[in-house]
Amino acid sequence: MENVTTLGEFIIEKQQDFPGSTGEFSRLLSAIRLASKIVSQQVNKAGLLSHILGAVGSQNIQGEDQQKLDVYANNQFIKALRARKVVAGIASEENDDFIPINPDGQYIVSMDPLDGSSNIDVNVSIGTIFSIYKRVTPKGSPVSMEDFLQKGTEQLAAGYVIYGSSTMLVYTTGKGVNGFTYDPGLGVFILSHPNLKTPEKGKIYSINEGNYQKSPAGVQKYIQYAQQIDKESNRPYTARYIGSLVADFHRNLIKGGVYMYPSTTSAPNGKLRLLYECNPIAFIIEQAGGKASDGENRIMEIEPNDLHQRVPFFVGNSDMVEKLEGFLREEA
Ligand code: AHM
Ligand code: MG
Repeated sequence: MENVTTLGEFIIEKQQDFPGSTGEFSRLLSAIRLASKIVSQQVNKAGLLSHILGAVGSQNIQGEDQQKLDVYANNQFIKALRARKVVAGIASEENDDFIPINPDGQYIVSMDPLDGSSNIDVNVSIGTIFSIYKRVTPKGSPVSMEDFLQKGTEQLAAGYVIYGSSTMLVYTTGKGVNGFTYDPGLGVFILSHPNLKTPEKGKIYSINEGNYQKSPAGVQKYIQYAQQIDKESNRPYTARYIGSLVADFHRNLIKGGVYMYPSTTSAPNGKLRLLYECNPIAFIIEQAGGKASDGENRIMEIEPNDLHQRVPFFVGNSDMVEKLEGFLREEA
């Protein structure tokens, strides 16, 4: 294969952009790459696992306990990150508290190891989301809550893995967004989407419309706007909603659109989590030329106060997010 760049090569190439770099950050990204491959392989066998090799909670033919896939993914990512020794601590959707790793490590990872897990049993795309920070407490001491409660603007890197019709890893270190497609035969991620930018104009809106009556008036108004016929602005938009943030976001990033998870009367802060769902996705969309907002504020500027904090989330093409913010302001 000519002119093919693997993720491994890309990481090393980019390390040279940081003179004096110790390679620790590259080791951290390599850990994520490794865990993604392991999880991808297991995700591809998900149907077999539950129906043929034994249901969750039972033992498989090797006598090993079957784990739920989200628990499995969590364990794999923690194991890979722990092995590289550069990580000081991890926060995960799967764990109530943060996990201290190596007091001498300088990096903090927040992650949702398997998002959209209600889609596993029905063979629909799911994903992993991650966000990387530098710790704020001194190296050599155990991590504390303040290391995790940093604003999104402090992220060093963020990304996601989509386990879809193919597996892709998409990430940013603040210098644009790059996407890598996994070749399971070769066992490598290959740079397939260099310098990803979201199209200037979007035409997709993605929201759980079953929550219409429970959504703020501004969001209802935006949905009506999206459905109006207006040739000039390319409306009506197309509605697409998978119920798997990574997949919904990834499609909109490539094709252009807006994803919405507003506050609802039953979930006043929305559903999605600031630290390991919204902030990493926000970093990526901004790097790809779009915008992420809670309806009023830039997502990455929200001061976090809890590991599992939820926020309303609107992300996509800048003009679509701004239009929506306008409706929310008018109807407030
Ligand atoms: P999870 O972290 O429990 O998997 O939930 C997050 C998921 C997102 O992937 C998705 O966008 C959203 O929940 C869908 O929620 P709903 O079913 O309410 O539309
Ligand atoms: Mg999740």
